[in-house]
Amino acid sequence: MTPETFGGIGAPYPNPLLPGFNPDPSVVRVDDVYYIVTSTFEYLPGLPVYRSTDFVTWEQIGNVGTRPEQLNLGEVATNLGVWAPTIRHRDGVFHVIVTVPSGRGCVVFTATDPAGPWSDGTVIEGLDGIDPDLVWDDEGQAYVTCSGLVLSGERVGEHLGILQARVDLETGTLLEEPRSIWSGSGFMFPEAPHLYHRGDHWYLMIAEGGTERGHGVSIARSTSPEGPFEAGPANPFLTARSTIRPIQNTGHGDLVEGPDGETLMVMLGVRPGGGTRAFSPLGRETFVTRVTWVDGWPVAEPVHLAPRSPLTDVVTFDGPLDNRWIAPRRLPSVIGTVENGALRIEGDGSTLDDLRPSFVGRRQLTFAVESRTTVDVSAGTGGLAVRYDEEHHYEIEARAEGAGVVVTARAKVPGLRQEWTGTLPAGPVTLHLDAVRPQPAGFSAEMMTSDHVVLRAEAGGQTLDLARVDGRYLSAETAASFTGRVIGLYAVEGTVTFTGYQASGSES
Ligand code: 6LW
Repeated sequence: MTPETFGGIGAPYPNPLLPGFNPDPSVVRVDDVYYIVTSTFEYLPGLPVYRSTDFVTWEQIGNVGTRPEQLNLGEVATNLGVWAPTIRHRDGVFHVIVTVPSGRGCVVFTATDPAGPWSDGTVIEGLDGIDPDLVWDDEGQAYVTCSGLVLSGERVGEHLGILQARVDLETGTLLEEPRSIWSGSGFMFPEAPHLYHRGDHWYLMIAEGGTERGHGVSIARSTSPEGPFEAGPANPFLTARSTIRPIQNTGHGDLVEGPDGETLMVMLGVRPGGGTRAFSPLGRETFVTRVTWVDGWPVAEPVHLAPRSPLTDVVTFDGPLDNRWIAPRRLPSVIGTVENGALRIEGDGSTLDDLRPSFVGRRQLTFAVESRTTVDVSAGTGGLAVRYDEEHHYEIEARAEGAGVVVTARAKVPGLRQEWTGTLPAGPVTLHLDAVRPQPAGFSAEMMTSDHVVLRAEAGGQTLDLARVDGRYLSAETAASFTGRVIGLYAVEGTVTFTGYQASGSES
């Protein structure tokens, strides 16, 4: 493994480390194996668990939330659901602590095998906050540290700084009133705390500045996990704020000892495109950088871009849906049935404008992607879509009518809904949804329009080029959902049968 491997100067690890919708990463090392979990909000299954032995190649081995009752999402509003987990390991047991705002609150899940199954979860009662961290002191006493955020009542939305309490993990009972331990270095929204015992000190690392362009990571330390904490000399010690670096919004980090004994920080960030670096179609992704220690304080290297080789994802539907399929508020296995090399989705009248569409999808992992599927719509209406949330989605949909198939391309963003329609001969139709990145030559207005979604269909030797729409509306900045793009298959009504799904990605 050399820095050249992924093309970044001084970047031995790929960046993004976990491409696509993978925010709020938390990492743990157990023996020589690494595990990362990320947030999933309204999607099920929740909380993917990724595994690596070299920090370069990551495989998703499972999800923490595989049973809907663990997370109790119901019809949770977009942007709520499963937020910011922390993964830790003690005495052979993995722990994931997470907040489900408007759902179960703060919950701790455990497993002896991180691939699952994970426990039903123990609710930590009385903790008003998000982004919980879990740590044990030298005597084995567990501490929960979180970002105080009032989640209900008259003071809803108020930020209370970083709170901490000792906790009995067996019962979920707090052993004391949460105490305020730090309010950060003065930027808004001190959140995402993690506590680490290193040498003589307990380090409290937090995010500040909000999850957009002002995001950063700050540090304080104490000789006790309870404080008092002394702020580091150069906070935030990691931020892309006020820079034109290709990776922006970097923050919400977690530290771990890397394969070469170095300290690594995983964090979230976005990759904005466009001449003004304005729009991030893939949402918040997981990145990594190196941290060195100077006079007992962490110093972070800038986060370098080092994308992987293009990815091709081919699904043949010859077995159950794998753990990379996700669906809003319902399990993919409830929505789609795999049978005879095809995926069958029954529509229930819900559309992509609804909270629970009959849609199953996979994260868009690269800027450019060509995705396609072949549909049989002789018994229903459905298609191929890219979804940011129920307010932001583009799709290509087919339905049988008379002696042919009517194909509709649709763009839906707040205040706008536009459709383009054509007809193809009866029989199977291949639907295409491509994200493309025009590379403008020189300085031009086109530099802003850095991302398009192209919707087209083919059947019986005929092609319908229906629409080419601006992709910027389906981005972290515009949709403002905490998630990212998910490309997938859906039915509106009747039964739609999909043969094969393929997504070929590249970074340009
Ligand atoms: C998360 C908070 C944040 O709880 O966004 O980037 C929230 N940071 O720490 C949702 O991901």
